[in-house]
Amino acid sequence: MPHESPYPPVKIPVRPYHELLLDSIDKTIAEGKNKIAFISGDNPNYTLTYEQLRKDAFAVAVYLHNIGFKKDVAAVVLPNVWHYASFFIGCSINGGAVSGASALFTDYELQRQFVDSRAKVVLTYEDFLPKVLLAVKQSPNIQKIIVIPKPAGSSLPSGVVSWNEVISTPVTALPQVPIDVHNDLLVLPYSSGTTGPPKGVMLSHYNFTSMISMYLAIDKSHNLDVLDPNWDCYKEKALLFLPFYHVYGFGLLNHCILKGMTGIVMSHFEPNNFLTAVQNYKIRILCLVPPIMVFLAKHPICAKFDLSSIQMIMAGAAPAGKDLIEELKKRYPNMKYIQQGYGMTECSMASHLPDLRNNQPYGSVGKLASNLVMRIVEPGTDREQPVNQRGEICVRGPTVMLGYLGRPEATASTVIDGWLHTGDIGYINEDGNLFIVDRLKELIKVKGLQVPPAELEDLLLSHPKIRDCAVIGIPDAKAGELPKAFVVRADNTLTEQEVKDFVKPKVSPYKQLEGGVEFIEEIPKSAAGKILRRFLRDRSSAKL
Ligand code: 4UU
Repeated sequence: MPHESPYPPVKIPVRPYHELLLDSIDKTIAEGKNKIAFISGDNPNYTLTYEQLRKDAFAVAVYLHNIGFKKDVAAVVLPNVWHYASFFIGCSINGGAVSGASALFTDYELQRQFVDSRAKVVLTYEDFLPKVLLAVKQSPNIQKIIVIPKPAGSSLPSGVVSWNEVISTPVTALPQVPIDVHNDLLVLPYSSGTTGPPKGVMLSHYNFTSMISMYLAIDKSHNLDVLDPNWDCYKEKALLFLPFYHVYGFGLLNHCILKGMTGIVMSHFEPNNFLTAVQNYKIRILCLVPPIMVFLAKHPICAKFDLSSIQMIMAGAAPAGKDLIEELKKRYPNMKYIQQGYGMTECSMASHLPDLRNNQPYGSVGKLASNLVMRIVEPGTDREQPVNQRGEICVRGPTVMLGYLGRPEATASTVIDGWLHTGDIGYINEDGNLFIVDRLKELIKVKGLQVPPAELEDLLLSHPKIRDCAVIGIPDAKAGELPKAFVVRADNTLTEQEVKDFVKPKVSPYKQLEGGVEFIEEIPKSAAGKILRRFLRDRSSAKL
């Protein structure tokens, strides 16, 4: 029998998601205190009120409508900046979806996402305009690039418009677009899933509304109120440094707006700015990824700041070990809860969340979230595993994606009869707490970010001196994992450095082959030609 969520079921509004956000923004504005929505983490004098957020969102909506943007895709190539929020709402009003890309992406990576997503518009930052322009050359669907802010003293190339011009669009009436909440896309994040290259994950309005409704309900009944029964989110500040292009950071941005909080937007994780913000804003809850836990546990710079306000850490996106949690508890006695959630882009963000009312054991990633059902099956079979026995985690429910854009086969092998096959191996105990123990899929996670081996393998195979290759993740104390390449040479003069130098300009810094390059006679493969990654992983760990 599938496992049901132990959390109370949640009623999911059947409405376009942006309406929920706008209702909440209206409510915050109606409080009449000119509430600040965002403060720049890099410069605290730089702020945006909720009223400005709404005004910008409406102007973006009208601008996009005027240029013929309909139920289309808009790519966003930005570090964390608050413009993300108004742009996203503006797109959604038109029935369009935002597809976020990392600001670290190279033109090679960007072009692949622009083409695959068939994006019509790109929003970017002036520093990235050169690489975006390069990528756009090969992306026939892109009609307009919006750039924040306008590059000083320079005129803009044709097809490029400044953010200031966009938000100056007069708004007399908003576009009236009927939204099919079950089928229209709200966001199109990229994920490699269990195998292959990054793919567009089609998340509908209803998917994301379900996710957010469940997140808010569990927060209220089982998490935040345990920390402080007089909890008033309205007075709290949220640190927004996890990337908005990833479901985790995007979810936190939405949570912040829906709760009428003030978000401290950090363009990226920078230790000094981060620690200063925790100290100055007396942050009580930190949502982060395990490498930042390692930083907090080990880095000497942390001792220079007063971090005693932190009462709770919520980690996700990669495993956080027991030793690390204990180290943190020792260093920060005020931290009452150090917890993990678990999730996946393909189920809109989190499928498991901690239950603080019932003492979450160390190492567990929480309990199945509301409205979801789960099965743990023996890999490759349909046989359900009993409690305490490991198997592949499969989840079903309203947060599971519609599918991968333009890839029916990948969709069919990932979502089977409504069950999302996560490619993760885990088990649950008698109390319904989930423990992740292994990863069946090939995905590598560096600092919580996805590194799809297939993408690197594809690139390596384009090198004339490489006959075959395979990329795996090897454990790393700081980053979690690092990509390592096994290479079969077509020419024995090829060196490790040459391989690394070849990859370097083509992919983002976190995807570099920092786990090393090992030359091998042959890549071990199954009879069906599938790379036997487990064999390579064992070979690699035996060498350490
Ligand atoms: C071991 O990483 C994510 C989503 C993370 C998330 C977000 C909000 C977790 C909790 C939360 O509250 O998505 P993806 O698609 O980038 O990566 C998904 C994969 C999983 O399949 C699993 O392999 O990332 C890994 N993963 C974890 N592994 C995610 N969370 C964990 C975890 N422990 N806690």
